[in-house]
Amino acid sequence: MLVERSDGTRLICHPRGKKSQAVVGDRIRWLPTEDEGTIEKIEERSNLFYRQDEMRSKSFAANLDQVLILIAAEPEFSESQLTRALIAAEAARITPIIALNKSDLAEPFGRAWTKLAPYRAMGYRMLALAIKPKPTSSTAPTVDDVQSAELINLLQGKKTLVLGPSGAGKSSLTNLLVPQARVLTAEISQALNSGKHTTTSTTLYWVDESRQTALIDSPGFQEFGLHHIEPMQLACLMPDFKAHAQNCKFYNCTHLHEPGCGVISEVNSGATASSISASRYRLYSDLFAELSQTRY
Ligand SMILES: Nc1nc2c(ncn2[C@@H]2O[C@H](COP(=O)(O)OP(=O)(O)OP(=O)(O)O)[C@@H](O)[C@H]2O)c(=O)[nH]1
Ligand SMILES: [Mg+2]
Ligand SMILES: [Zn+2]
Repeated sequence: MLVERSDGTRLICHPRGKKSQAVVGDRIRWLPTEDEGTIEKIEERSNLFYRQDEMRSKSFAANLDQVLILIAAEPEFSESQLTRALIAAEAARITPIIALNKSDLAEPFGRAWTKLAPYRAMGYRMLALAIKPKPTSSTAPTVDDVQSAELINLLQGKKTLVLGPSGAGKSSLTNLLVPQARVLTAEISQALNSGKHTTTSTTLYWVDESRQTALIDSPGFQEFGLHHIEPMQLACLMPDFKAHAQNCKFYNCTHLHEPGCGVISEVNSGATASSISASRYRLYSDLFAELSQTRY
């Protein structure tokens, strides 16, 4: 893996043992070998953002200030993946920001924006973006310019992991903000309406010369396991649930079937901003069941 020296130059370093424990964003101690280096020690992390699939753990990055969850009008985003990424961020105590890209694709964008209503209502920072509008689209809404300025503001001075499904525009964003990065991007496959996993490794790019603002581009994910989370922890990591769980009659309420449950009584209880959407409740009960299976 590439290690950056304090002067900004990067060199290849190998882990001491067989397998590398270091992840992007780690601060490490290293020793020079002939023309490369050896990682001696990983400094203590302020946080680690990772997912835990059934069989393996996948670390994205460490020592982050925030996670930008980038989804797009196309390919259509999975609410389950979004919810999982948000839960993982909450569990790691890393602030998530949601950005919906490709606002130039008016119709699917409108649909996706509506689908995101519950996430705006629960207080997540959310931006509409047109990172790379097609030159043919002459009617890019002016709000996009406002929001890309807002995004640049939010990124200022922070280390941000850009996370999201393949084809959402993560590398396009990196290229926009770090032109010299020249990350490969690709058209999404029309047949599958899905990305092609153009980016295959996680890389940190400095946005500014003083190396204060960093963007970490990552490969698109399809699966997002949360096996590191106890089912009883879930409601606390979902802001719309957390708000109502305090009204439950039983302190150990699972919010699945108990009488006097403050969560169940809010599901679809009308269109108030604070109610819990039916889809969020379904995602919660599915996740609860999944995390209650035999643990590995
Ligand atoms: N219409 C439209 N297309 C965009 C926009 N932003 C990016 N794209 C296109 O979306 C496609 C995918 O972009 P990438 O940046 O490669 O996506 P990625 O998220 O890095 O994908 P992976 O590396 O596979 O995870 C490219 O063809 C981009 O040109 C946008 O705002 N509008
Ligand atoms: Mg990419
Ligand atoms: Zn309850």
